[in-house]
Amino acid sequence: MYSVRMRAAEGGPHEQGGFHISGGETLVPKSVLEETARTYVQKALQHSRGDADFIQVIIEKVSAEHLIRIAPLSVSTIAVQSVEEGHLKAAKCLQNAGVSEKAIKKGIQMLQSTTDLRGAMIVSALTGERLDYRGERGVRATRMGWSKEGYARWSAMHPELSSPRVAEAIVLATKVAHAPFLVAELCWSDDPEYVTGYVSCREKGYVRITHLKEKGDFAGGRIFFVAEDLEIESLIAYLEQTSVLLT
Ligand code: WAQ
Ligand code: MG
Ligand code: MG
Ligand code: MG
Repeated sequence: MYSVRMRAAEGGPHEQGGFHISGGETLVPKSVLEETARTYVQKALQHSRGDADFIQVIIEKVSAEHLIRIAPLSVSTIAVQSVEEGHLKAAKCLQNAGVSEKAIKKGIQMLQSTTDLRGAMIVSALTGERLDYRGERGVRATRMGWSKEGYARWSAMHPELSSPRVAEAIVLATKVAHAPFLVAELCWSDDPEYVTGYVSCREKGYVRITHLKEKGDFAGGRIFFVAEDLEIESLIAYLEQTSVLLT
């Protein structure tokens, strides 16, 4: 298998201050490597966040013996009429997963005020304090993807959800939910036209919430809420290095 990663920015590379446009990562067999790289270049060039002038695609071979196979999280959808209602539902889900009221409030505020984040923020589920010190880069989960049979089965069961965006989000949320020290994840997109987000955790699965921000808003990102006994290096090593294939 090969890990394929893409990141794109406008105004130069991210590390020189460029504005984050798009990113993506997957794990694919050699036979679809070229097609996957091409799809990522197209994704970067046709993005609602802007006109990318820096695009990087990195391809790395991953040895099959270090591959972990996991079943996708179960999926449910909560339809809400407003962002306020959406945030209340998200808060309820996070609370059930073990995130404190204080951390929930801070987390929602963080995502509302973040427009240029490339990875996720690692945040204490107890205090709401950010723990990763990586600024706009955040921590990106990589080396994860669907097995061909796994995706075929999953999309047949969820025909209404078979879009690349949802497929990618399920992969990410499933890998993240199985990370050590992980309590729950909160996500909504930084893409201005996409307002559905989710809360996920191992126990309750992937809970979609139809409005977590207003249309036209460039704010968004991901928060990985973590337990107090966190060993951040081993969490980051799992997120960045362990190869996960959904079955
Ligand atoms: N690792 C960590 N954080 C990431 C990663 C990653 N691999 N990919 C994206 N992020 C963070 C980063 O801060 C992005 O700005 C943010 O998430 C949003 O990414 O209907 O489309 O790809 O079920 O814009 C969820 C709902 C959609 C889908 C999420 O996010 C559904 C989405 P985007
Ligand atoms: Mg920037
Ligand atoms: Mg994405
Ligand atoms: Mg985005």
